[in-house]
Amino acid sequence: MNILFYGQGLANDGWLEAMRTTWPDSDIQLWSAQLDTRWQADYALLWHPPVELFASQHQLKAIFNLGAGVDALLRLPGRPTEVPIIKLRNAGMDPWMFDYIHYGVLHFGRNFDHYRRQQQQKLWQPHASQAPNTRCIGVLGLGALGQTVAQRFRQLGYRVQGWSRGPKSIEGIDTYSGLEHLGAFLGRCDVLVNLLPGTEETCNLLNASRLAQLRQGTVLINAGRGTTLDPDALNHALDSGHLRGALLDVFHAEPLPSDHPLWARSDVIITPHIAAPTLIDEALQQIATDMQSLEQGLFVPHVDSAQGY
Ligand code: OXD
Repeated sequence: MNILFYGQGLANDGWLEAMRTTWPDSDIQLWSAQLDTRWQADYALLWHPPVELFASQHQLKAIFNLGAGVDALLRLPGRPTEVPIIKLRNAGMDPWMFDYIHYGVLHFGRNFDHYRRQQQQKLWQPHASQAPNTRCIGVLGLGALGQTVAQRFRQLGYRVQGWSRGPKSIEGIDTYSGLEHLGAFLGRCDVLVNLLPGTEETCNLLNASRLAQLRQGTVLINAGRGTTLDPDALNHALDSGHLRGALLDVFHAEPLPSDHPLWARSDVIITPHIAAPTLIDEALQQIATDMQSLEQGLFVPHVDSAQGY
């Protein structure tokens, strides 16, 4: 079997070595423009591939996306639309995503934002902390990661609610679905955790009017896709004091342009898209199982390109 790898920003050597261990009998190649065009892959493992890659590969049975979000791959011109795309379904990312979001929940819930500012003024002034059961965490997007995150917060005693495009039922969690119920969902959150995928429908879903539906003092954590949030609307909602603060991992343009006002805000924490890294061993474990199922003609869940996830 021939397997192609390309991972923008990923550690090629580590991936190739682990792939050769996972598939010792396969021919594994790193894509480059110099790769002999007579060499055709059965499967491709890709993260942010260049447009030229697909021009030379004509026998792909499936593409494995080395991340949970498929927006970049779906946008790529020249992608063979008949080849199924399989994305990572958690693959060990969920504890990392949970830790990232939990950090933000604790940062604001235990008033570290206030204490950071007070430290600059050498001010010793305690603030009342909020107990988990008095805070409502709202998870926007109930895919594999969203569901796990919601359940982990529930286990810690938080009140948790979730919103998704279509109806979902998750034990112990109040769920809302459809745009017609988004306002009701937003109005009950103390912390809004956005894990929505980047699709045409979710583009700037969190705009000025939706942010205005949040309660005064809500905290926003965005670890899904940057395109789902209007950054200027967020800046304005923070300026007006309507929102208390934000933890942001993803942006419309990455890196966030250096002149963007969000960089300078003490009520915003910015991280460079690191919330849930792709883990080589766990990812290859999922992919190897999926590949085996495909070879046996069994069903493997794949991306619905019309929905965008
Ligand atoms: C992903 C990401 O999609 O890290 O997995 O952005």
